Amino acid sequence: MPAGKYQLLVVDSSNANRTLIGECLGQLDDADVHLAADGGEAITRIASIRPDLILIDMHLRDTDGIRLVRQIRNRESLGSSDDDLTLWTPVIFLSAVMDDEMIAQGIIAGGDDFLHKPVSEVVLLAKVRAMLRIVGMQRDIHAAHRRLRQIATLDGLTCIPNRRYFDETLATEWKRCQRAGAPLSLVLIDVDFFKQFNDAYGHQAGDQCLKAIASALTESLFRVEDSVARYGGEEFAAILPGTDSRGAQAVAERMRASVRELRIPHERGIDSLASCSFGIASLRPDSERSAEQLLQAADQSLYEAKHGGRNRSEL
Ligand code: GH3
Ligand code: MG
Ligand code: MG
Ligand code: MG
Repeated sequence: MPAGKYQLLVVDSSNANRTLIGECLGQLDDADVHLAADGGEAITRIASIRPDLILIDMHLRDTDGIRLVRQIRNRESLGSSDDDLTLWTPVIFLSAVMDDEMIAQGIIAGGDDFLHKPVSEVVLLAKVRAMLRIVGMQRDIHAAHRRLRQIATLDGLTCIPNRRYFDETLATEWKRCQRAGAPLSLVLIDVDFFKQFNDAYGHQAGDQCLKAIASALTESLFRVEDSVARYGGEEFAAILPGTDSRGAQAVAERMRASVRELRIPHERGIDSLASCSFGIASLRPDSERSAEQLLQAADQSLYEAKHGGRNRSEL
């Protein structure tokens, strides 16, 4: 969500009221005002403008305010996931007649406040400002949450995704590919003779080498759904959803070449340059097998790449 102006939506079936309220809210210079004439139009506008605050007249020509707010809250809960905080959108009801029972029902259904019609401009503006104060805090919390999530899934040294991200993504992609009947490939990557690199050039140079390799591996991936993470130490792992073994071999080969193209001097390395070995595994996820088996297969391939001479990929 862009952290620009607040988006306000006024839902009222009376032209005159809609215009009146819209003009009043137009005085707020940090807000854009949108108008909807009924519940159907409101639902469409909500999807496109993602309002920060909604004002709803109780008596709409195609529905009533309580039903509409239930519909809105229902959709909000459908959009939520563990990854993302659903933004709570405050709803203020407008009504000429108002009794305790209606107020209670409106709040229980998911509304936040009531405004008596005819609407007093000062009260309307005061209530909208109060709600927007909370919306502003909500935006800050949301941004902090996203930032924390990012930190929690990034490797501190190389700034690429970390092991936590890898584990979560592998589990998610396993299920996704199983549902889609699509192949899933995994590439395990291990830096060759890295202990000797550290011994020869020092641990700090070793860190710089890992950073450069992480960038080269990342830049070798072209599809948005592909990812490479630091698996641990001098090991990396790439997840390639929807990619079969041939595709994965091509990607591994591209990654291998890109590490070599860094031309990092390594006196004990192959042709005196740093390199990596790549272990590939591919399968179509099903209920008989697990992501653990895919990892084991990739690990076995990596072992073969090491024993086959390093600076190579094996399937
Ligand atoms: P091989 O070709 O068989 O993989 O040999 P290797 O020397 O790379 O393998 P080994 O597992 O013996 O050594 C891995 C080395 O990676 C040892 C460890 O100190 C180093 N290493 C792991 N993480 C880091 C790191 O974050 N920074 C640095 N500089 N070195 C690291
Ligand atoms: Mg290793
Ligand atoms: Mg090793
Ligand atoms: Mg190694």
